[in-house]
Amino acid sequence: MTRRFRPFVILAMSLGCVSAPARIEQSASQPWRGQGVVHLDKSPYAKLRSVPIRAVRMQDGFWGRRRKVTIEKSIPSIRALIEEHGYADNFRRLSKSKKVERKGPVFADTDPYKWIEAVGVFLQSGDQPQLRQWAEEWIDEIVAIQEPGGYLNTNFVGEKASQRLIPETMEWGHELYSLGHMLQAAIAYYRATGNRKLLDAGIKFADYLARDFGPDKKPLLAGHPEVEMALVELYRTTGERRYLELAGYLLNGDKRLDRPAHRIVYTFSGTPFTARTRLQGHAVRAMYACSGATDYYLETGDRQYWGTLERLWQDMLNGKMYVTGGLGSRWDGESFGASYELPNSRAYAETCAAIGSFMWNWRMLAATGDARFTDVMERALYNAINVGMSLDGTLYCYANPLESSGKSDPNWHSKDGTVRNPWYDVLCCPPNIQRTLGALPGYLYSTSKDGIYAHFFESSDLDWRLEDGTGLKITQKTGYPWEGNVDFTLNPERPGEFTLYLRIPGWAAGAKVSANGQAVNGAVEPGKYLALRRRWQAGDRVRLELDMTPQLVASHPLVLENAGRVAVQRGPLVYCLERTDQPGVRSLQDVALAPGGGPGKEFRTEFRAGLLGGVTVLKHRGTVKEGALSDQPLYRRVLTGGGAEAGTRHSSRPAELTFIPYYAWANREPSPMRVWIPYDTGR
Ligand code: FUB
Ligand code: ZN
Repeated sequence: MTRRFRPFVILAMSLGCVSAPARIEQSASQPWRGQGVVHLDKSPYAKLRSVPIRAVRMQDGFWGRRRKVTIEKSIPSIRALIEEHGYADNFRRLSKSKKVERKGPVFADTDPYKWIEAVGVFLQSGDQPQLRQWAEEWIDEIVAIQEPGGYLNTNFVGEKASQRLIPETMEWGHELYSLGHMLQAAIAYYRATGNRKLLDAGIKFADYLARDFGPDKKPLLAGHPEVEMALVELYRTTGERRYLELAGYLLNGDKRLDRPAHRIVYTFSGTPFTARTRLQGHAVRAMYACSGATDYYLETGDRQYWGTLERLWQDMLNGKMYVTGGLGSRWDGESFGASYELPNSRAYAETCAAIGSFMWNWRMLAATGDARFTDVMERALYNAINVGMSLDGTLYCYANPLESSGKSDPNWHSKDGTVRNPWYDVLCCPPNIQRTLGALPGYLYSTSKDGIYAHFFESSDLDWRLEDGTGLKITQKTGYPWEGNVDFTLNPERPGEFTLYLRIPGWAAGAKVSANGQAVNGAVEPGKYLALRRRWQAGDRVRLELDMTPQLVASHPLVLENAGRVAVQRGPLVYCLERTDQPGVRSLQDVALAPGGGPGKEFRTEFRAGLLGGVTVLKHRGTVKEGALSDQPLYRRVLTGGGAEAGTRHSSRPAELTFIPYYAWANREPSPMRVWIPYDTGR
């Protein structure tokens, strides 16, 4: 905690809803002001260091607007619903300020925690008195029920107290998962305000665990990984090694707990993390475990961990990730399927799993500076995460299919099968989206020993410093993801040599870079950071030009549902067809893309300011074969040697198809949707 902080001042974001922006000042006596989303300043195996959220001010760009909706609509409405459903009352019940039944699942405490974390990250961009007041009311009510020994949970109380932290309960009780979210909320809130109230309560609980549990003490099991990354962050925040050790103990599993194999698979905990060879079981658990394990690696450099992380990452990338970045294809157990098991309409792809991937890949990126991790983050962020919240910030998806009739069968998330809902009794996803979008400014840049990394493209102002202490401001101006030009202006405090590592996205073949108007020749490789090393001075300009020609994407032949189909991607955005945009088309099942004259000729792009909050749509002249599928019998004889069969030939007609970004679907009347579209070669 002794690093040298340069005083700096930024204007906090004006988020419109509650108050005027406040000035934020940083001083050496307030080290929390310099801490990033994950605080890597002293992590020996981190190649990259985080930049604080408050050091980046987002303007009115794509994510700036999503953040505005989040803070103005989503955060207040979810708070009201948490109140309405009695999850905040669970704390009041124990402090006896309200006489009510306990409500919600065993892990209902995590909903106020995650909401407080979301407020905490937003407050790092500027004060919001109303949000601060709400958060502090809840914080007071939470800490009021902490027991003298440190335990804090609204479920395992009274006659259920005897079930606390015993092996049987830890399988399903989510006590450590809840603590993990409490710690993350506490740390975010502390980093926003310096207020340690929740943090001290979290420390007290963690200290109780560190004292009474572990090797040679009572056994502990995560059950739902989450606390591991929180404990490592607590170690980074306090410097107390016992939290890192506790995380390591949990990641390693305790042999004394004899558990059935299927539970070890499902919970992704309780056996050595380094014994894992593939992603299986509950997808959110797996992603949180991988995030915690990467945090552990960043502090310890344990190569066995790294070997496992790399192997699991390859397993994800090569067979288990949707084109949207979504993860966890099975509803059953909310789990990963086998490799290439990526059904579209039956996709589970829980929003939280994509967020887990985002968090994990951020940590892998910090360890390596390798752009393949940023590519996965970008894919998940723009698509599988972004789709999780409606454009107006009041409705959420829990599962994120890539094909839909516009309604799903009634299920345990949605009794009438509505795609987006304002509330889920299992509320994990909505506040998870809030905290992710709130923290986004902290993901735009990282520093390294020799310079600065630019990861994501968004109109914004950075006001931070290089690792040698030299102040650095960078302005980004861009219409990304609708437009492909990104203009950077660098303003170092004094002229000096350092490297600007500029990310060239993996999808961006043919990207061009120029510095002060001079083309940068060579080494502009997609899926890599372009290292621009030179003596930079105030006013230096860098322009990145990304080719935004829509691309057709095919999947591995073993993804059987996608055989003969393609997905459409433009920049980082995956597109889809919603029937509502295809007048005259009876069923999306009848529609196919028709090959055009090559890239750049198959689609016409059109920015429509009035549609879906302003989107670029893609127009394509495809084909429709009316009834081609509905007229077919389930089985039919195949005649060899040529000759047509009755009922199997349908004439097709041309049709203009309009694609919208996948994240924006289900924001109008219920309508069928499809990402993977047959590609009609005419043969
Ligand atoms: O178990 C807590 C959360 O609820 C999980 O992470 C989600 O998958 C949902 O089941
Ligand atoms: Zn969730």
